[in-house]
Amino acid sequence: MKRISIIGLGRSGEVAAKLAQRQGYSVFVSDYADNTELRIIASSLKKIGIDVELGENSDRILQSDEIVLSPGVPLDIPILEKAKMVNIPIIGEVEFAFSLEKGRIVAVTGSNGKSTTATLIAKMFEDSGLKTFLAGNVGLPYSTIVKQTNTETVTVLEVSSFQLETMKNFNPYVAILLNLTPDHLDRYPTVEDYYNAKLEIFDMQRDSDYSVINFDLDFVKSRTEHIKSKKLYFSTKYHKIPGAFVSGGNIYRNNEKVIAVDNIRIPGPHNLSNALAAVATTIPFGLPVKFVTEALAKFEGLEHRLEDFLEWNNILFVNDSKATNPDSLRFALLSFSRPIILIAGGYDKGMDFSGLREIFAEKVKSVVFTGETAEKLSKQLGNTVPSQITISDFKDAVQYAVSIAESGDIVMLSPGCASFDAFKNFEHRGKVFKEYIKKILSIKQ
Ligand code: UMA
Ligand code: ADP
Repeated sequence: MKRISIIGLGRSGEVAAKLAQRQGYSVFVSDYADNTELRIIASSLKKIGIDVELGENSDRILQSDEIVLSPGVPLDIPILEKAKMVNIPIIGEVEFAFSLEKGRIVAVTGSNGKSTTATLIAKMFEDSGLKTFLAGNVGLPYSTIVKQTNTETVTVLEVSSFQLETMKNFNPYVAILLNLTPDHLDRYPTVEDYYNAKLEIFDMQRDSDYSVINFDLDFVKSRTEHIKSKKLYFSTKYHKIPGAFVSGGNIYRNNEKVIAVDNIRIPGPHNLSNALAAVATTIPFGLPVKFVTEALAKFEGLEHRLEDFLEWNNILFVNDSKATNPDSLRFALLSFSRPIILIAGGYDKGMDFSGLREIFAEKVKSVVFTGETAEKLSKQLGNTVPSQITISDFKDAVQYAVSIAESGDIVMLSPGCASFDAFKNFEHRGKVFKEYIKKILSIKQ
């Protein structure tokens, strides 16, 4: 019986373990953390015959024919160094699931916009009647759905750099690269290493596959010149490219008019770019244009991404908790013309924010720096806006932002940083933000 060791018992590890067992493997799962939540999952796995260790990633992992990694596990941990020395193959959870895929894959990567674009693409396909799955970094591990795929299905898979860096055979029918800007510098030694991980999305594609590339970013175009797949592009600036573009205030898919730009619901220049990427992706599938138009006219975006959840006394409240790097924060500021009271800061991923000085000066009326990165942000962005303050406690920071808001303002959480300094994840942070605002304003939930 083939033995498999899985590292990490988060969302990916748990379902990968069950899938591996169903495929007939002898399965061992290891997580270096140990807490009540993990113990509950571990005991449910043990009941079905899956061995689990908590509290360390021990040498027991090496008693296997293959090691499967959860995305959050970096490749340079000691046990993996040992595994490499004894030639045990190491693959990621996505690649593991991919070996069981029966249908076509649309893979979406980029530094920002992945979840929004992947969800929009899935809606276009679903509406056209294609049996579609949406999985991956968007929150549902690929291992959860892969066994349901067949030759008629399409899997829209959001893939992060963490998931791409271990890929060997992954060859999506359509691979989309939305953009490349710095992120995850707590995991990668250099930004180049991070970009190279993302570019792996194209490595195994064949000449019968397609790529969808941002024509507005020279830096991305030059790095994808060599790839094998057929190139489609999307652009907010240039016309007559093979793919999707804007002309005379309308979105086009090659020669077909799709929708007026003003009729799409997701806000901001970045979301126009995401919408165009989604439109270009429908070309290889020959999706009738009406489904593309309808999906764009209906899709309002996702929770925690520029979510304007409340207007109160002419003050707009926006939850952009998913803005976890400098560029997403930049686009949040670019998306509004009203004065912004911004709450920013969180877990430190080693990012540099000084490139935002100009946009802060232009758009931010008042900023509250909070969380682990408060001091750093204040140093890198200090004195760019009329009023700034550092309040480390998140709720106190929110309370202060609300207290200074005036009619016409926007109060926006767009942290530019991950949430792990004080929250379980970005969803948790966004929910706390929304609930606390409503409590302060005494609005019933
Ligand atoms: N662990 C070890 N040893 C290590 C490191 C971690 O045992 O050396 C353990 C941890 O204790 C933890 C487990 O591994 O219990 C965590 O695994 P994980 O971080 O991979 O968590 P999952 O719950 O499996 O979630 C992962 C993705 N997480 C990360 O990439 C960090 C989720 O993306 C994804 O939705 C999910 O798989 C399903 O595919 C989240 C994310 O933050 C949203 N992604 C990053 C981003 O979008 O910026 C890339
Ligand atoms: P991802 O899955 O890549 O994190 P999301 O769609 O969840 O992307 O959006 C994350 C954050 O990035 C949100 O704050 C959103 O407003 C912002 N964003 C979305 N698309 C883009 C883009 N194309 N460029 C820059 N920022 C973007």
